[in-house]
Formats: sequence, C-alpha cells, structure tokens
Amino acid sequence: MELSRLETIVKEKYGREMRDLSDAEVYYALLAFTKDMLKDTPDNKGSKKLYYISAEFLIGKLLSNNLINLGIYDDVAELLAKNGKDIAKIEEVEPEPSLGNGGLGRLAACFLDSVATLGLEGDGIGLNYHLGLFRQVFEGHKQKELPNPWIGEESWLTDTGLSFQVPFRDFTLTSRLYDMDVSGYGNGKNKLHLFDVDGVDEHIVGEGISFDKDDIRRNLTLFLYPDDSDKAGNLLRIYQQYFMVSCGAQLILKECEDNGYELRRLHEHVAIQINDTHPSMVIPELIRLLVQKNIDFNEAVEIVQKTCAYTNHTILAEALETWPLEYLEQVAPQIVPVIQELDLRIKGKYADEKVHIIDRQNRVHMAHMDIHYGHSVNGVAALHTDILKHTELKPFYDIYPERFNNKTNGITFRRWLLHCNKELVRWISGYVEEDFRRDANKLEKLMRHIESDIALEKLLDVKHEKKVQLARYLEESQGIKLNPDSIFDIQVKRLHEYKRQQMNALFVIYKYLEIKAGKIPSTPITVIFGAKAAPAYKIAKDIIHLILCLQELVDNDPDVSPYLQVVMVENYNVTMAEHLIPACDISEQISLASKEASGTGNMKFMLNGAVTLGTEDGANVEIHELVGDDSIYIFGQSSAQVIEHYAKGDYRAVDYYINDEQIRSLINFIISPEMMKIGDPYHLLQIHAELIYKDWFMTLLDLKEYIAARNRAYEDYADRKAWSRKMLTNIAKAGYFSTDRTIAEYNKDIWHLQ
Ligand code: Z16
Repeated sequence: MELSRLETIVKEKYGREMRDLSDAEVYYALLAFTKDMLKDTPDNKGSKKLYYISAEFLIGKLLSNNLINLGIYDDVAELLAKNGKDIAKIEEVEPEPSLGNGGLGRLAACFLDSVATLGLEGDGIGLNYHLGLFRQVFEGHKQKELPNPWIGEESWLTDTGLSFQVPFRDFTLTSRLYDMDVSGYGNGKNKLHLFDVDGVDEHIVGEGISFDKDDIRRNLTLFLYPDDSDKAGNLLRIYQQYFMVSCGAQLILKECEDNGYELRRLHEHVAIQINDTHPSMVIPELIRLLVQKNIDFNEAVEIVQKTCAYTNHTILAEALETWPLEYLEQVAPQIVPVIQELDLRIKGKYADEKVHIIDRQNRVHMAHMDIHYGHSVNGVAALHTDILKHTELKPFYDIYPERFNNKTNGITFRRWLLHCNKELVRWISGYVEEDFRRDANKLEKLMRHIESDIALEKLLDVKHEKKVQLARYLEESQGIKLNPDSIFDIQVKRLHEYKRQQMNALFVIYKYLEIKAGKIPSTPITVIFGAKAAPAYKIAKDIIHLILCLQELVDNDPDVSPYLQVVMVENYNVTMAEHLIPACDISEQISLASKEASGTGNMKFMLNGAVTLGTEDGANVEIHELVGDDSIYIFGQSSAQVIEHYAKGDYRAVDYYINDEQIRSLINFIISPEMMKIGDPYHLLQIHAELIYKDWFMTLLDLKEYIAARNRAYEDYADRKAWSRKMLTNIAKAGYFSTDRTIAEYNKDIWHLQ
C-alpha cells in the first residue's frame, strides 16, 4: 500500500519513527509524501486546454484537500492516529498561502479543483506573491497590517526551471515559473503556474507593509494588490499585470508549439478565461506576440478573439479598471500601438463613446477591450448578468447580444463539505447513497427525511458539535470564549460599505440597548464578524473600529454579556472560514441589492446548514428560489428599486436620521460617552458622520426591515424542530452550487474542451 512510502520518507528524512516526530516534522514528511503521490497521478489531457488567468488564487491550505482528492485521507489519518498523532493538529502546521482577497480569488481556487475533478485539461496562471495579502492584527481597536510570508524552505511549489524575458520600457525582467499540482477528486491532475521574479527582496519591507513602490525589480511579486491610492501604486499594479500576462502568453504559445500545433489554430487548442480585468492585457500581448511570429495583424486579432473570454465580477465602478494610456506607455510601450489600433477599429464602427476603448481623457477601459476582442462575456449570478445586460453594459449587449451569458458561481464541495464538516458528511451518509460525494445534486434526496424526528435531532447535534469545536478553536488560537448554546450569527467577507457590515453593527447597538432596557432574548446571541479592510480604505477601517469598540463594550457590561456577545476574529482567511462556516446558525448576506455580483460565502453557509438572512442580491436570489420562503429570511428593497434610487439620486441618509427616532438613537450611540471612552473619538465621529451625510450604500434604507427580519429569525430559532427543517432544506438544495456544475457550464458554452 502507498502508505509504506510515507513510512519510508519519515525514516529517510528524520531517521526516527513517526511517533517520535514533532507535529511540524510529521507535516513536512506528509508534504513530501503527498507531492510524491501527486507526481504519480496522471496529467489531465485533451486536444484543447484551458488557461484560467487570474491575479488571485486563494487556494487555502492544501494538505488535507490533496489527501481527500487522492482518496487516502482516512488511511493517513488512521496511520497517524496509530502513531499518536492527530491529523487536525498536523494540518495547523501548514502556512496558508494568502494569494487572494476574497470571493474572486477563492472562486478561482474552487474552479481549479472542479476542472481537475471533471478530468478537463486546464491550468491556472498567476503570480507568486511572496508576502501575499497582509496579515491582520488588531491594536487599539484598529486594524494593523503585517507581511504574511507563506513560502517556506519546503512548500507545495516546484521550481520548473522555466523562465521568460519580460520587456518593460526601462528594463527587462527574467521570470521564474513555480508550479503547484492541482489534484482532482478521484481523477487526474492539472497545474497552477505561479510566475515570480528572481531578485524580489523581502528585506525592502519596512514598518508594517511599507516598501519602496518604485523599486520594481525588487518589489514586483512581493505583495498582492499593493496600495494603489497613489500613482506609484497604480504603476506597480500595471507592472504586475503585464508581467503576469506576458509570462502567461509566452507559456501558452510555447506549450502550443511544443505540442506541434500551428499558432494559426491557437483557438482550436486553447481557451483563455480572463478573470475580471486584471489579466486583460493578455489580449494585446498575445496579438503582439503572434505578429512577432509573422502572423498578420488582422488574423492575430481574430485568433485571439476566438481564444479569449471575459468574466465580470462586479458592477462597482471603482473595480472596473481604466488605466491612463500614459501609464501603459511608461510600463510596456510595446502594447500601446496594439491597443490604439484595436480602439481605432471600434471608433470607426461605433459613434457611441460609451463603447470606445480609449476615452476622451485617454484612459483605457480594460473591460471594453475584453468585450470587443473576446468571444464571451459572463456575469457570475443570474441577477448580476441581468444587470450587466440591461444596465451596466447595455450598449455592449445591444451590439453583441450573443456574447453575453450567465455562469452562476459555485464552491467546491470537497473543501466546503468533505474537508471542513466530516460530522455533517457522516450524517448525510446515513440518509443518502454515497454517490453524493461525486454528484452534489444527490443531496436533494435528503428532502425525504424532512419529517424524520431522528434525522432532524441528529442534524441539530451535528451543528452543536461544530459550535463546540469552533469555541475550542477560537479559545486556543485567539483566546476568545464562546457560548456554544447561543445563536451563532456570522458575517465573514471582505470589509466593504456595500456589504453593509455597518448595518449589522447598528443591529448590535439596537440589541444592546434593548437588553439594557430589560428585554432579554429567548436564546443568547453571538454575533461574529471576520473581515480585512483594504489598507487605504478609510471608511472600512472606521467600521472595523466601530465593531471592535462594540465588542469591548458588550464584553465589559455584565447586564448584557450573558445574552449578547460580539466577536471580531483576527485575520479572517480560508482556514478560519473552514472553522466558522460549519458552526454557523445564521448567515448574514446583507449587501445592498444589485451590488454583490454573486457571493460565494452564502453558498458555503447554506451547504453547512446555516439559514440565510439576506437581501435579494447576487446568488441570494437563486438560493431563495431553491429553498423557498420558509427556509430563508429575505428583507430590503429590490435591486430594481435600488438602481432607481441611484438614477434619481433621491436617497438621502440624513432624512432617515431626522425623521426616524429609532434610527437616530442607534446612530447617535456610536458617539455616546460610553463608546467615546472605549474608542478613538475621531474615528467614531467619522463613521457617525458618514452614516448621516453620505451613506453611499444606503444602510438606512433597509435598516428597519433588517431589524425586524433578524428578530423574526431569532424567535424562530427557539422552535428547534422547525429550525432544523430549514437547515435540512438548505443542505438538500445546495447541490446546484457545486463548481462541478458551474465548470460543466463554462465548458459547454465557452471553452468546448474535449
Ligand atoms: C472580488 O472578490 C469580487 C469581485 C471583484 O470585482 C473583485 C474581487 Cl477581488 C467578488 C464579488 O464581489 C463577489 O460578489 C463574487 O461572488 C466573487 O467576486 C466571485 O465572482
């Protein structure tokens, strides 16, 4: 059996028996063993290959994910146990690669898992950020950013020895390609290609995450999304993007030529998916390289067009990149004439300036280039795609209706069920055949047990056990004590005003004052937040400050703390999500309708038996359709209403503040003497003023309905049996949100692999 290899590795590596090793030593032995096993796993092969180019791959820890996919997790866990080792403890040794911000990067990681699992040939292309996204710590109720090194002496990366030259205006960089194997569940494997620059220097990082933004040769792959609040930050992002796509394009053409394919037939052998606009320069770069290889410009444009497809992940203007042409000229002048020519062709055809690539201010609209010179544009949930077609990208939809399509996001059930919730898997196994592991739609059969008292009681037991486990984990890792008999009400996601963590905080104030006034909740409540704020996003940081102040206020108030607890976990990441999500009762998905393109946390919570409290936004709409009115709490104005408010400009937060006494008192509590004593008055005043005079994402519009819906959920929670039926329904209907379904759709409609 393969496991003997593990024992051999242990002996060769350490010259000792496994039982005498530390957890760290066992981890590194397992790492070597698993990499070895992956080497022997066949590569997925087909006549056409996908390249998923993305600035982010938020892959999370890989050990147990790989062991599960290789089908040896249970055997390994057993062998470790025989040697007195706990696999859960060994997993903790692994550093988490922090190569993403949130949803977009995590989606890319789930996609790689499903592409491999479906046996499709498809690789990821990205960058090997040494320090990733920052590590978050709290100091004085504020977020502080620290570097997040994750690449150790031994890691999942393999140096391929492959390198390319990337020409910039002022110098040329030599890349170095590191690969990670991506295992499929019971199937072959693919690769994640992470490009790096030799000479990147972690020593140039000073206080926190500060560094010299102009020192490109030494900083290019240091951090993910460095602060782009100034020109140097913007230029660095363009350097990163061009470096990524130039390496990617060179790799793609090389693999094509190595296979003996004609470059003129690139589109028959290659599909490129552009993940948001960060990799959009791959279009002009590929055209440039094909022309260099003696293909006529017009033909190169056609080939690239048939190869590339674009996914849009947001309608927020600040995330739809537009680069000043002058910046592109400073970084990579060789692609500027290509972009200008692409733009001229559009200008010759369409008078409507809204569809031009280069605007009057000489800014390049990356998404416009993707839409004109790719063959597919997709949104990430039904509502989002609808908004793209009929509002945000309407002028493009009018020109190219056939290019627009929807691909509702998903999640990999290997990580978000099999790995993170083994207790729930065991429960499911008791009620449906084992093939639910391969075919998520089979979970639907759980509905047959919706009237079974035993099944429902056991489901509640599983949830309780996961809450106890979370409490243990948070106590050990962050010194936070939780009451597992309280309602776990969780909002974890990037901090952004449109996601409205501030609305959740206002509810906390409401509940605090209600308890203070003597109205005790039927079940104690634990409100959990987890979120990183972009380092330059001031309002987001003020919201974190508000939450941390509330946490201290409630903790130190003996009248309230038995019934209400507020916790903001430090450094929320994939690993933390794997602990939090299975323990959740109420999943907060409260974005301002129309603003959350899809959301994917919502799907993970649902799959793990949490009930959603949310707006009709993103994929919440589809969750609602699947589970029905009784198994979700929906509130707030519709996306159509919200879009109308923006069009009319008729939302004025201050009117709500003036006219509604309850709203006024909740907001004023932010600057009450007790809060000002705990927090930094400047920042509390900032968020107070923001909510009254600006509130761009309309917190106050939905606040009253939100409070009512949340109270209703808390009351319903007390009827344990009725609640467990909601839980079961959510689990049973989650199958649709498997990325196996999403990827099958991408393949059928866009990639056409095999
Ligand atoms: C991101 O995480 C998302 C969109 C975007 O333009 C940039 C980043 Cl870094 C998110 C969306 O906000 C979220 O709704 C969606 O579920 C996710 O991308 C994956 O599509």
